[in-house]
Amino acid sequence: MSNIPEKKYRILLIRPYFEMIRTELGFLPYEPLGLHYIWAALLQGGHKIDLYDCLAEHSEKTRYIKERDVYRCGGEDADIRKRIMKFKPDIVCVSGTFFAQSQPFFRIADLAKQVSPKILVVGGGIFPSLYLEKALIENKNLDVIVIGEGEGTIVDLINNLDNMSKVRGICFRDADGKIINTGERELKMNLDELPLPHRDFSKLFNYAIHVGYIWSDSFDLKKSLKRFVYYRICFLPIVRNLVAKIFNYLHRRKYRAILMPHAFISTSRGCPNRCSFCSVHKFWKGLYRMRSVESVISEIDLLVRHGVKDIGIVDENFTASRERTIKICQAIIDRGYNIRLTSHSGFYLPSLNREVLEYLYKAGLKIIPFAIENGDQEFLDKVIKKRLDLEHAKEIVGQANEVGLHTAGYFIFGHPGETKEIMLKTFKYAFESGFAEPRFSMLQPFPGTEVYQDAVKAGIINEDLNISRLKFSTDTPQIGTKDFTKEDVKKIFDLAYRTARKGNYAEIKDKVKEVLNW
Ligand code: B12
Ligand code: SF4
Repeated sequence: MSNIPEKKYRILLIRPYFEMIRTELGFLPYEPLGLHYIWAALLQGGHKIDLYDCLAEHSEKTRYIKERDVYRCGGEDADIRKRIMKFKPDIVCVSGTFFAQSQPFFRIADLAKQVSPKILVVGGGIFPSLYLEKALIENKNLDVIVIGEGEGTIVDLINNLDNMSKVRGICFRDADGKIINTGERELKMNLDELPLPHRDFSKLFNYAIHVGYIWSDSFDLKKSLKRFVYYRICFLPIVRNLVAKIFNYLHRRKYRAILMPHAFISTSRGCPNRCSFCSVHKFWKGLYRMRSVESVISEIDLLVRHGVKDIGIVDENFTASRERTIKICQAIIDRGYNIRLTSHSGFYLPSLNREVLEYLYKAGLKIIPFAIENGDQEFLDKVIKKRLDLEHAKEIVGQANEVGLHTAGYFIFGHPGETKEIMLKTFKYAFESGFAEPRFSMLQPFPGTEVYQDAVKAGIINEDLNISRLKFSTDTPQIGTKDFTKEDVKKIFDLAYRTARKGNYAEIKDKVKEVLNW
């Protein structure tokens, strides 16, 4: 029997706009890789498909929303409605990567139904997959949620729209308004069998992330004009290659800059760890799957052929296999690609040694992120459940510095069970272990994580009220316990942040407690 469905649909994939606080704006915009995978999976069905990236296609639009103290970045409601009306989709597929972006995700569902109540709105991605029934209750315009890995399920769903209860791995509202969860779907074990993400290479320049640096401080008229000129003129097809060449040349030694054009790659899915605050292991069902070296390199070849100069690795743990990491790096070096590599997640420490670090550096990695989280070994082992040895981490950080990598260390304050003493240990570890750049955050209990469930059970957070700001930002301490208040978390976070920026740890190291008044 053929896999090709008889009925062909018009399917519009939508990446929502973003709502962010000012300091986060420099992040944007990135390639919507999840939707590029979904697009590739749907192509075989012969449907008419388009992708509307409401963030990147309106890069010049940013507006402050006073009531919520956030910036709305990307298309306005009118732009979105217009685009939906123009394409006339039967199905709108919206991606929800972050809980903190839940409001834009829901808004797309509302706008699609405003255009036509007949449009079927399907949501997918980490946020709805972990929020599940609650998402369908919170937003009546969302019809179906594809849970977890999307490729197999979306194809199955589109082929069985008149009998959704038969499709494993979805949550939907039936004709009587009842919410049905069809249960777990098995994951594809061989990732090499997935089609490569479908990218419109002509749009790669949309993901010119470095512009965030301009964007993030561009709210007066003069700067708005600069932004407009930048996006509208510099990104014209005839000039943008030249702009990219100049930009890349000027930034060739700046490890922080992301070169143009930029694309994402996912070389593995899942993570061997089980950290209490993380959504990822639940999302990928605790499995860790890697693509083969050949498959990864074939995608890198393709990206480089299309002019990509910077590749962002989105794996949770790119380096979990030492052998595979070395082979991938070796292939990049042998081909003389001269690209830059970046990673958004910490690298798996047990697999790192000097040899691997040298390969990573030579292959184009300039910043190496280490997600350490906490400076107390017992707390890490027993509460956070991150398998990581703090002494070994120090050694690796030292080696990475010697190799020439810029070492970034990620730390979190405010985990339930933590005490002020433990927070101070984290502070000390972060500044005394050789990281070129310690980075801090305040714990955000995302729904679907162990820490969220425990905190709700313990009555520390209330699902409906206390974490409402988390729905659009991650800048606020969310948890206070008998051992510390939310203000304590904010205080130590602010001090750590300021100290890292000023680089004045030596001056304050003996007075931290005093400065905090603890
Ligand atoms: C790259 C990345 C970023 C990038 C941006 C990514 C982007 N696309 O815009 C940047 C650097 C901006 C970023 C920022 C943040 N990030 Co981040 N990020 C990631 C990362 C590493 C990769 C995302 C990705 O591309 N994955 C690869 C693709 C292939 O997977 P996918 O998108 O999930 O898609 C698959 C399925 O979900 C599904 N699918 C997806 N969309 C759709 C749509 C439909 C219709 C269907 C059917 C299916 C479907 O199918 C796809 C293929 O199977 C993830 C971790 C991870 N590996 O996923 C964290 C992650 C998403 N980030 C996370 C967080 C917390 C953040 C921040 C909030 C951090 C912070 N404190 O500021 C900020 C967001 C800021 C804000 N206030 O909103 C958390 C999200 C937790 C949560 N529940 O919300 C994650 C899961 C990391 C973690 N360990 O917990 N992030
Ligand atoms: S190591 Fe990173 S991706 Fe893995 S469970 Fe921990 S926080 Fe999540």
